[in-house]
Amino acid sequence: MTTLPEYLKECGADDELASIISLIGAQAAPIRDAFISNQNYADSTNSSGETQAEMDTWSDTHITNVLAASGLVREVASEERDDIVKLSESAKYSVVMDPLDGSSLIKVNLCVGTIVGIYEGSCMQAGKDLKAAFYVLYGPMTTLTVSVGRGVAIFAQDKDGVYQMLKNHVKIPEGNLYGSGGVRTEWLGKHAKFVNRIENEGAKNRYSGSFVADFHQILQYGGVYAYPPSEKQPNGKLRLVFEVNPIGFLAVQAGGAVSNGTKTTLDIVPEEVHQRTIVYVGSHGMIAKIEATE
Ligand code: AFP
Repeated sequence: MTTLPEYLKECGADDELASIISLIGAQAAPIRDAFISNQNYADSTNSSGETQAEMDTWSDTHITNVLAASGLVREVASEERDDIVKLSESAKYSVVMDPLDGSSLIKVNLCVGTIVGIYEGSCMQAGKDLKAAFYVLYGPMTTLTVSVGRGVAIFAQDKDGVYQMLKNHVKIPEGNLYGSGGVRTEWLGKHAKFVNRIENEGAKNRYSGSFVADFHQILQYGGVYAYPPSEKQPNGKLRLVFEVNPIGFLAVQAGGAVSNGTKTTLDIVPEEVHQRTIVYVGSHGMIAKIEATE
């Protein structure tokens, strides 16, 4: 079996890039260990005004401290912090992350994950310029799904903490699952029409409330994850920099697509680190259908 470091080397990732991916991947064990004693909401909100779970702040502090100590990272932009953190000025790469996506599901023991994107230079770049993107899923297995721009591979951590390859050359099939955020009665016309259409064509609803976990099933079974706009949230809920860009990059590397309903989100250069975007991500055919919906 191929290990994560072997795969990264085969893909031509340089030492710094490979080390950052392995270093964050190695935090899965301490993050899992921390779930049991961090079950509640913290007394704080993040920059988007959302109540933070104790695990949000715990994993944010933990990963940021590990990256700071490594000397490998220039900047870190985290969903849980107002501002970009400047670390080692001379380092080549910067990290964007949602340290614990789906954190409201921790106390009900559903699948959550850590989403990471890596840029050369600064954090504030378009998603298409990512040098790597990956996510760690804390499910029945601990898995790491990664792309360094040479397709997508999935690894699972063995009992010794080594990431062993489960699947290489992952391709999103034209499947029939969909998961949509928001409240059905608040969906606007275009999104409602799209969901109607795909349901009539046989699409089946599966939505957990953890973007990273919901995307992982779309990646393997095919379909679409959507967080649409509403009157109250015209740009949807998800954050471009920390969530949509890394996952969108992985989707495209797996032969799928990502869109705001009109065009790819990967071309958007962020103006604000916490900016939100409408998102549709998954099978190519599904994204073509939302873009064709008026
Ligand atoms: P949390 O990390 O605060 O739980 O937010 C999760 C999330 O950003 C994304 O992972 C989910 O798909 C989405 O929000 C769920 O939002 P709704 O509860 O509005 O469906």
